[in-house]
Amino acid sequence: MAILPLIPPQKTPLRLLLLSTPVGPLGSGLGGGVEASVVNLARVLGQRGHRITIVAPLGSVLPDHSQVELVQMVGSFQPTAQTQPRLQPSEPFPVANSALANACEYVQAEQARYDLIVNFAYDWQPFQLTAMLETPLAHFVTMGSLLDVMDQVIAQTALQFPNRLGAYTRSQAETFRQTSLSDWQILGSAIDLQQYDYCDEPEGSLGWVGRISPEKGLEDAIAASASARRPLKIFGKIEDAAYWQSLTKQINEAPAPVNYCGFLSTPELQKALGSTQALLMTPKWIEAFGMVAIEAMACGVPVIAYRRGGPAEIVRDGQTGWLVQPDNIEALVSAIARIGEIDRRQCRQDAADLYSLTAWGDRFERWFYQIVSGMMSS
Ligand code: HBI
Repeated sequence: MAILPLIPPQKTPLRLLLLSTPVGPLGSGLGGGVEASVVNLARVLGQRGHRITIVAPLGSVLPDHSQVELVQMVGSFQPTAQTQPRLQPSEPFPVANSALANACEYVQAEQARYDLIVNFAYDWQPFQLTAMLETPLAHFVTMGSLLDVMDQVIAQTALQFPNRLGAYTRSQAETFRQTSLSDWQILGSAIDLQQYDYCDEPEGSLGWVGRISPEKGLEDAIAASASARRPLKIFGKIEDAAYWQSLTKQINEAPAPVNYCGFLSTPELQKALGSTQALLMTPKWIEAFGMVAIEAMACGVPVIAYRRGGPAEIVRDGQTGWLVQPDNIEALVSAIARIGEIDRRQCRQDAADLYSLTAWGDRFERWFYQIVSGMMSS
C-alpha cells in the first residue's frame, strides 16, 4: 500500500526563531539594513499569526509590536565582516562570551520549541549549526561575498541542505561563485509604506543615506554634489570615525553646503529625505540590496546609483532614477542634471507595487513552508 505523503502544513501557523545580527543591538543602526529586515519580517509574519521570537544582542529594542518575543544575549559584539581580511583566520568556536556564541548556544538548547530557525547573522558559526540541529535552520545572507570562510560555509550549506539559502538580490547571490543561482531563494526587501509620505515639492538638496563606512563610497557623492554645485544632506550612523574624519577637507572645500544630519529614526529620515531632489547611491562594494533606495522612492525621491549590486536591480533607468557607470563622478553629475526628467509619482508607485511588506512577507512565508513541509515528507 502506498504511504500517503504527509499533507504539508500549508497554513498552520509556524513557531519561528529569528537570529539577528550580532554586530550590535537592534535599533542601534550598527546592523544597517538587516535590522530593518529582521524587524519588518517579524512584524509582517506576526500579523499573519505566526509566533515569532527574535534573538539579538542585549540593548536591542523593538518598535511597538507586542506579538514578537525578544530574547537578548549578553556578550561582546561581533567585529563587522566588511572590516575583516578576506582570508580571515578562523577563530575558535565559540569566541568566549560573545553575543554570537551565546545566541548559538541558545538556539541549540531551545530548538525544539520552534518549527524553523532563520539566521540573519553574516557569520560562519550559525552555518556550522545547520547539521547539528533537529529543527531546520535557514540562512538569509545579508551581504555579498566578503570572506573566504563565509564563502566556504555557504557553498557547503548549498550542497548539504538545498533550499536553505536566501538572499536579497540575484547580483548578491552571484558573488558566491561556489554556488549557482538555483541554490538561492531571491527574496528582495520591503518597507512599511505607511511610514513614508510622498513629497511632490522637493527643495534643492541632494541626499545620501547609509552607514558612514568606506564601502559606501560617500566621498563620490560629495565630489559629485560639489561638481554639480548642489547642496548635499548626509544621513546615517558614523560607523568608521577615521573614514569620516578623512572626508572633512573635501566637505569644507565644497562650493555648496554639505550637511551631516545624523542617524535619524524612520519618521524623521523619511521627512528630511522626501524633500531632496534625488538620492545618490555610490557603493564601492556589491550592495546586497540598498534599503535606502526603496525608502527614497517611497517618498517620491528618484535614485541616482552606480550600476552595481542591489540598487541596479531596484532603480529602473530613466523611470525611477538613473543608473550610471560605477565610480564615474562625471556620470553622476550628468545624471544629476537630468533628474527633472524623472516622474516622482512613478518612484512612489514602484515602491508600492514591488517593495510592500505584504509581497515580501508572501515570499518568505512560501519559502518557510517549502522547508517545513520538505522536512515533514523527508
Ligand atoms: N558582520 N560579522 C558580521 N556579522 C553580521 O551579521 C554583519 C556584519 N556586518 C554588517 C552587517 N551584518 C549588516 O550591516 C549588513 O548585513 C546589512
